[in-house]
Amino acid sequence: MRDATPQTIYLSDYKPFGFDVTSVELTFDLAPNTTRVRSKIAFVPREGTDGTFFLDGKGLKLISAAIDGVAISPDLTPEGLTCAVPDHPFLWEAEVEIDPENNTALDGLYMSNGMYCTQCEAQGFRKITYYPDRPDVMSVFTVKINGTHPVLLSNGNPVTSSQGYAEWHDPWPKPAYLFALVAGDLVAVPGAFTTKSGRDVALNIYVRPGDEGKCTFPMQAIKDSMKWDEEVYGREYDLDIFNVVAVDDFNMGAMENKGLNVFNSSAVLASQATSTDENFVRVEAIIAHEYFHNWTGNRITCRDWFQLCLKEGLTVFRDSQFTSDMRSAPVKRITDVIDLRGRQFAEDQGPLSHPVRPESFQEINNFYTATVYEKGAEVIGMLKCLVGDEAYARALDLYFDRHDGQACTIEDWLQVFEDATGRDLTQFKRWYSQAGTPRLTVKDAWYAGTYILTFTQNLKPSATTPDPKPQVIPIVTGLLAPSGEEIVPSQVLELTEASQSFTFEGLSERPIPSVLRGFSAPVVLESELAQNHTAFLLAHDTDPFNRWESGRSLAKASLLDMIRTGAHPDERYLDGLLAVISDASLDPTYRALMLGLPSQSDLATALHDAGDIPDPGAIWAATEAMRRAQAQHFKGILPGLFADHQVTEPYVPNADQSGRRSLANAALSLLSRLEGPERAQIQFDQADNMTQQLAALSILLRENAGDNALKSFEEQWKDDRLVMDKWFGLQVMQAAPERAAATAAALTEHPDFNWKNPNRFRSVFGTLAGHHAGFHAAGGAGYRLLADWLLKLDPVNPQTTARMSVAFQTWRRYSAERRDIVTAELDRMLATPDLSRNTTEMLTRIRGKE
Ligand code: B3K
Ligand code: ZN
Repeated sequence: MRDATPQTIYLSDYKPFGFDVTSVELTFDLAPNTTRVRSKIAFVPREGTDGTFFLDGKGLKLISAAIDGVAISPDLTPEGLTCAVPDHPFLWEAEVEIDPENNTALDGLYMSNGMYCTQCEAQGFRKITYYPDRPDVMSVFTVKINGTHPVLLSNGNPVTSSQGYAEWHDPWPKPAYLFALVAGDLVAVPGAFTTKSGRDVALNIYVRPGDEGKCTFPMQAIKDSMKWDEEVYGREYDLDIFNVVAVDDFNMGAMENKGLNVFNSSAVLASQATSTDENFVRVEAIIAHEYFHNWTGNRITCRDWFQLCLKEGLTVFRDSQFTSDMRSAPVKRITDVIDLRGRQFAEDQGPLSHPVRPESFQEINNFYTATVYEKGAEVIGMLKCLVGDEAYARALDLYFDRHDGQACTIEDWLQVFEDATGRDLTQFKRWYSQAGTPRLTVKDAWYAGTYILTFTQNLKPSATTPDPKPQVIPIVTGLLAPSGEEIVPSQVLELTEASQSFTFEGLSERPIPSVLRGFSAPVVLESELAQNHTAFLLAHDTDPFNRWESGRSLAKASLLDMIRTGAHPDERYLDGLLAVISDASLDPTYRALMLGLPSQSDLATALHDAGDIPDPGAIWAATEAMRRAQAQHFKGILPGLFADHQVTEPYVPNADQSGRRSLANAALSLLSRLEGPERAQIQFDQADNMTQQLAALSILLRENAGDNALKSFEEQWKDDRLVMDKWFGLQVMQAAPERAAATAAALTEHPDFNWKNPNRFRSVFGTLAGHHAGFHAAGGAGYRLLADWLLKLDPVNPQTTARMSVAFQTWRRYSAERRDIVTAELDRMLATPDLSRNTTEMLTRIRGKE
């Protein structure tokens, strides 16, 4: 139901809750439509409370309530209840009834394929019982579950269990958003870990019968994460048991509930036959992320939801460190930057731009964004770069010592760094409060042995940041001699002014600078340096990130020329790239990344930035032309690249083998543009793993030779829902732009298109939204189709609808014809009665004012 007046919540209005909660006991009598939840909650009034309290509650049927054993009748509203309370410690008891089976929003207690499961972050607990559902209220929970399923789980350690009953106790005080309950016909795949202080921890991954074979890899990932957090951050696990559950219907990747992590099955199940190498990397990273939350999120949580980046930015930063250690650090950095540019920069450039720590919201679930997560992690990376590794480690130790068991703010976090390092972080804090991506320009000068680099920063004013001030930008820089030798190794230049120069003395010849190495700050770099520097750095830079970045810059410049003027692909870029990809001393994954092109959406952003109106069809055509030019230019080495990187030993999803497969597949893709689909068909027929099977199928579809393969793939995998998600998605992804919307529409007619399942919905519509030329194809079929389906999904699942409406965020960039269609669609959606609060807020922000 649409809220009559959606309320805006402000950070500046924060007030602590008037009561401590010293214990919580919950008893669940599970039934699909009539689950009863009894709560016993011990409250202690704090100084100055006024004799009433408000408890959050949504969609609950109140059966009874009592204070200290005396029945009461609280005042009920759709948002919760208010009642008079004593001025001394008291026991609140309530019984409510809820309907998990009809909870299609997948928020609170719901059912997925006959199992019960919960999602409480951010505000799902209030759909389970009346409670102060805010992260700064932390308490110790005991949970009793009566249910018919063989597996009955909750947070913490098991106390007792018997047929139809289980009791759990979590000794660590936690906010309600970390509560979890699971009940189902599940099987446990067990494991074990001994912590460095000797605590034996039982590990379990709970899955539906039949999925046991997909747990070996995730189990190892849990153990690797536990060990890594001990070794790198000194953090040990703190319960006797760590449970992970795979659920098919889930709004996001996974959830870090204390001791009972719940995962979208796509983010935990993995096997050679059904998962690509990329899937394995993602599973490993998400398992690590959720596990790392145990300290950064659970033991130390957020005071309020404005502080979300305190746990998310830090935990993303930690999981990226983990992946860098487990695999290749340069590859991880490059893939993170590709993702950052694709999602966070796009967000920052449009109507949804907000600071890493927002100052107001209507629906907090709309703020689990790339800015909070990924830019939040970048901000921590910059802090580490500025203070150095050793000081970072000291600050983190102090953070855990000082704030364990607390609900904290960004101020607490920065204070720890100030105390540990003596550094004033007042200016640095602007990274948390100012929205937008700073532009950094660089130029150089040379006078008799002195080299000067001058940087200028510029942040566009925006609605949330009308008067931006200079930020502290760490610019990691090295200097190379024209011979290619590094003459000044990487050092951190700290830009604090709007414009500032840095001088290097005593050089015998004019150097070539390599700036922003490792992408040391999330900025857009606009270089006024000589163009031929880029080709030089592609050949010589010692910083692997910047070497890749140079290739990317040349590709981008060339593509923009091709789009604007119909120019031919830049031979300098193709020659430089040929040298890199032929260099057998380089990591194959890195070489495969080198072959990548800027995304079509990034090209549209660049055109828009330069004042042009991007034409998605022209961007698509230029990208295709560049691919053909690569194929032609590398013709001589492609068969060798393909043949030499075949993996003949048994499949392992490690960095070495996946690197070879990724380079071989990149070569196959280019080769097929020259030779046709035969080799791809052979690979498809012979593949014993999903990485090769899917890459081959994708080439066959692109070459319009995939009909039979598509049928046999469906026949082979029709019973595997995760693989079928790929089957749905790939057809949209590989459709020609003018066919993309029609392909998506046709797939919605398929009997397996279960649109209420978020993974399946995303596989069709997330892919359509990501098909730049297809979604934005002239005529607006993509816009209309997505709008229709978002309207259909909204009453069922507002969170996923709101999330997917982000597809429209870039609409203002495009032609007047497209803008007219999108505004009509946005207005149509906004005029729909009973649109959810989530979707209303997103569409209103995206629509903006004229
Ligand atoms: N903390 C959860 C995300 C919750 C999203 C709520 N809409 C997963 C994670 O970041 O680890
Ligand atoms: Zn997280």
